[in-house]
Amino acid sequence: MSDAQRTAVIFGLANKRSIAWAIAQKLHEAGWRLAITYQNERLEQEAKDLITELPGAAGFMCDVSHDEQIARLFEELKNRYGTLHGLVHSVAFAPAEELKGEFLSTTREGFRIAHDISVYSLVAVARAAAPLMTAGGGIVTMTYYGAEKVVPRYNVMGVAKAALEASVRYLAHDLGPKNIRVNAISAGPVKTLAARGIAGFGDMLKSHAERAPMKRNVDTAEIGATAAFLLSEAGSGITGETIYVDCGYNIMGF
Ligand code: NAD
Ligand code: 0WE
Repeated sequence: MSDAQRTAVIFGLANKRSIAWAIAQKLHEAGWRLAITYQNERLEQEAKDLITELPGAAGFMCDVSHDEQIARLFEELKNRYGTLHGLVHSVAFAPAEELKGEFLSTTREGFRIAHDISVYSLVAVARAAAPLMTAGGGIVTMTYYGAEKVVPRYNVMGVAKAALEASVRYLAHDLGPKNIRVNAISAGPVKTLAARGIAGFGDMLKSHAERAPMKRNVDTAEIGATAAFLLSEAGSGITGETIYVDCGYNIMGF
């Protein structure tokens, strides 16, 4: 089947800076029909204004911390589209206090929330999507280098991303026989809503660009293009993988 007839659902659109938006634009360009979700009423207007820019795309509200909202969304997707071929998970959250100070100070509730929203939600949406992926499919999630090396103040999110990357491998094992591939993109730092308000983020961007072999930071369009590649026929032999889109930052030892 050609890309032009395929349908994907994207989670995590907040605004035009969202990685989810860059992925939506690239998938749209590649001819995908898109269902794009946003978290709540607060983000609804901005999300809907963006979604209108992509002919054929539709918007849906879904807070991934609620099982019944996930169930309702996939019921709607089943009725509207029947079959799904792609799923993009671009969602993460930890309480702001957890991204300050020491990892040692992580609270039980902060740990729970970070893992519920940033990790378990992938398992929940993959399970709901699989029965609609009757012709096989692809799932892509977003991760960060703080999963494998210590990035001060990324703290519990680093632990959650490590669990996310492991979840990608276990999901790839479970869904491989159904011809559903599951991969992660490890993106270099990008100034999105999720990065705003993080102390020293500007300095981090600067030092990342200096250390990366390409001497610059990644563009969200490059992340979008990689997601489109992974979900396309060109990615048909890749599953359980974490692909770096970081201008080479992760390969450096010094
Ligand atoms: P963003 O703020 O635009 O996107 C995060 C999204 O998560 C938002 O749309 C938010 O509404 C959504 N979300 C949070 N809690 C939710 C919930 N309970 N239910 C549904 N949605 C919820 O920021 P972004 O940088 O585009 O982040 C997208 C993904 O990329 C995240 O997984 C993030 O960890 C990852 N990432 C970001 C960077 C970066 O530097 N910005 C780098 C690597 C990976
Ligand atoms: O994954 C992320 C950020 C995820 C994130 C951001 C926020 C800010 C607002 C999760 N939860 C929240 N909660 C909030 O209240 N990134 C990869 C970007 C990021 O965040 C950092 C980083 C980098 C890089 C935090 C500290 C240090 C580095």
